[in-house]
Amino acid sequence: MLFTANQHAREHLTVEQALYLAEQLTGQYGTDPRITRLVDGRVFWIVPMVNPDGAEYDIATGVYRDWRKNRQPNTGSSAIGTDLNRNWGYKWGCCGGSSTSPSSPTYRGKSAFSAPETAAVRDFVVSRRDPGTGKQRIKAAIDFHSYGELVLWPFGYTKSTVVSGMSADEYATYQAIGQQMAATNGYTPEQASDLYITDGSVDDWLWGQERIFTYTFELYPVDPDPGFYPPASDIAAATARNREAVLMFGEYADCPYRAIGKAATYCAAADDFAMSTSPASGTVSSGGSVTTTVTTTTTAGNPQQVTLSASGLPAGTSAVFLPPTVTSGGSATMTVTVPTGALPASYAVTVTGTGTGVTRSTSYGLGVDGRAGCTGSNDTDVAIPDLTPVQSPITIGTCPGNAGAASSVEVHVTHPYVGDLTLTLIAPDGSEYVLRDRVGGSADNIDQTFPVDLSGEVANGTWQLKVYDAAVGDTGTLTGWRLSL
Ligand code: 0X9
Ligand code: ZN
Repeated sequence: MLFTANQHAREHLTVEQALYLAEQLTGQYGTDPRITRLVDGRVFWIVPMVNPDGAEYDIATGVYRDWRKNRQPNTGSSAIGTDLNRNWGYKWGCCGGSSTSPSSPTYRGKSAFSAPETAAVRDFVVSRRDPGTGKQRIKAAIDFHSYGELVLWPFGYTKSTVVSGMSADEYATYQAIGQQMAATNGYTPEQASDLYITDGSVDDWLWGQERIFTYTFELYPVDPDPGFYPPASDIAAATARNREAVLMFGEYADCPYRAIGKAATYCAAADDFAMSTSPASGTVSSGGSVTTTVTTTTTAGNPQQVTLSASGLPAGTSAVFLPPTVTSGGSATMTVTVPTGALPASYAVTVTGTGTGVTRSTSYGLGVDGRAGCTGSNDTDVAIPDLTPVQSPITIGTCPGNAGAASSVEVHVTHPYVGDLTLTLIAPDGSEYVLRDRVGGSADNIDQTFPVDLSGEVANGTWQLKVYDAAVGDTGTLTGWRLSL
């Protein structure tokens, strides 16, 4: 994380702000748990005085000179100085947000980075790129100015929010953190260009070029009085006022997208793992058990402790993990025991690993069989036209006696409007059992297991599933069904 201050000579309070932060991060280290955690987890760079010759010139005589720029001579002009915050090389001079005249307080310089100060800070920031990957290691920055009590985010060169170099999620992240910080210090949060358009400012470069999340803070006061020159007695309160905002931003720095709930999308966890099951599916008769191996793999950083659990099981079914907790990289045996009377069906089981940093999951297909010899399936596609019932048969020949009271019919239908559909099971003797009758409205598809008491029916014989689409306008397909008696 980078803090820069005093690009503008007369903004002396910003130096005090930078020194206050240096004092907090060092002096409170080991005492304040929040600061200790932050300093342990981050590298902080503080450039308290980007424009030393300008700052010195402003105070040299004992009477403030209201000086803004650096003190660099301009060839061909007697006017001195470049506005450092118009000299950065992202969209430099693009948009009417700076001056070409050396006598202007917002003179942009003869070229981007023509000022030694901006070139030096640029070189420092570029030096923080990872030498191997080229990836910038600084994640977050604040450039301190005075005055106005504002929290500003990029871009300054345009009034647009989402542009090339600023996606909707990036903008939303800036806005969310900006508003949260402003809520702690009472500043006004807004896009930099809401104040006025600038081009060649440091925040636009740090974000646009280096992808460092950067805010500009305009410090105390709001009013022209005392403006750039508050008395020394104001320093303590004016700088401590930003403690919470800076710490908050520092805590976001590893993954600012957390502020909009999108850490999982944009920030790979430092320590992460993946999970799988092998075999990925299994079948079991009700009253029986089936096992699979759950394997965890460390995919980033260090291994972590992972506690295993399962959901999506049939009612009354237990899943036992041995061991119940693994170190990522290790595996466990999952034993699923299905009670007698469990509804025969296919179950999509989710196996979840709750790690110390992240939670990951994998799926396991659990098939619960009915009684031996008493199940059958038909996976032949049957088109479902409008207003004409269709049937699909399953013949059972090896199931003694009557069907069970806890029989089940698993049905898979693709259809864009399931509210049109009636499903009926027809027993070998012709008696009908309505499984569903035009419910579910405009929902898509049926993938459902229907429990049905068939204890009054002889099991052996040919059973039919009848599908009826009672409305015109859309058709579908019965893709398969399964009967457990
Ligand atoms: O004009 C500036 O450089 C800053 N205001 S100041 O009064 N301290 O001079 C505001 C800069 C805000 N950032 C961008 N507009 N990019
Ligand atoms: Zn300024």
